[in-house]
Amino acid sequence: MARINRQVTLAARPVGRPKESDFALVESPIPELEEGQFLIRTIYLSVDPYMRGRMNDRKSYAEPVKLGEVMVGEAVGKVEASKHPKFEVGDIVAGRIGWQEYCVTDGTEIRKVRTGGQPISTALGVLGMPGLTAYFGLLDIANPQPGETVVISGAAGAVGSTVGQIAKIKGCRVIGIAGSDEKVAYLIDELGFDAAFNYKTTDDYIKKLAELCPDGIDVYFDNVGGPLTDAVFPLINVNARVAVCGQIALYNSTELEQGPRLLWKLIEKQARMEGFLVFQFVDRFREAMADLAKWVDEGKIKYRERIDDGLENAPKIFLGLFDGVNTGKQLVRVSQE
Ligand code: NAP
Ligand code: FER
Repeated sequence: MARINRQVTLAARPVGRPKESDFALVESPIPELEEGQFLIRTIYLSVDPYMRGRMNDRKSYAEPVKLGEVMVGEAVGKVEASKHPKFEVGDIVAGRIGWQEYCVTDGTEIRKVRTGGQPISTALGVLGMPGLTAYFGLLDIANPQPGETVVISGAAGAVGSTVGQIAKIKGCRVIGIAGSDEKVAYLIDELGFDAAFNYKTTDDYIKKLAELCPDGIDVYFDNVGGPLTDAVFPLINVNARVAVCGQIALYNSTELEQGPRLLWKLIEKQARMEGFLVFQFVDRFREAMADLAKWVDEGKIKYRERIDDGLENAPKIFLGLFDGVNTGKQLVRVSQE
């Protein structure tokens, strides 16, 4: 008898903040392997802010998830059976496995995991897509120079926490913005940020940023958008760089929000604002990964992971990203290593 797979599918297109009922937990038999295929058992599933965009019926850099389809996502898993010449039983692999316990694949978009001495979960975090996003977004888009002031929103998350530490490696003064006092303490005490503040208990963002950035802001790494980003523009310096990485504060908006329209600041300060997608740097992932792995091994980049259990809980765990439940990379443990 065929073994049963459990999958989380998109049940309805969300309006505003997704609800758990926008997802469905379904069961289906695992298909028999054909020649050239192998079977992966999911161990860790990554939940990421970009998945909110894939729930919309709007094509962007990728196709939307169709109603009734398994939710997209990267995961780490173990090869349990193989009729593929290049993947063996026992191999640890990562890639577009989706929100499911098992995946039958021909290996498209699946790679072998090589995290050296680090846990395999890091292939989804500091040594995966979020780490690469931090690396290229900071070093290529923002190009920070020693002594410059770098401000990071979403600073205690997977991308932001890595950005801040790379900026420290590059000799910058680093200011983080995050959503709790614990996160602020983590940034300063454990990750070596020069200062940070809790935006949820701060009324006047401009005043707070001015206090923490007496020399102005040279680089702003934007993970969140919205009112925090509005507060950065009045403080940017001549030749400032704004790297637009994410806008999570807006992902659940149902209408276009009206900001304070401060783009004239870019003229006054001859500043540059540039959006980017990590995938535009795919040709250089190997080089970046070597640097990231070295920095992690040397203890120059520290990381945290929040691991919650159960595929059936994946929707709730995903929604936690919008409440700031996670410090560092948020993962779902689908099965034991
Ligand atoms: P993450 O930061 O680990 O998790 C999301 C965090 O966002 C939460 O922990 C929460 O922390 C914060 N947040 C949620 N709603 C917020 C709001 N309304 N205002 C301010 N902060 C809010 O996620 P990540 O994977 O590292 O991604 C960070 C950002 O980078 C996201 O915007 C994502 O879309 C973007 N990204 C872009 C690319 C790219 O290629 N451009 C690649 C990866 C990620 P608090 O407690 O601080 O609120
Ligand atoms: C992300 C946010 C947005 C992300 C990709 C996008 C890979 C792309 C959006 C688009 O093309 O519309 O976190 O991560």
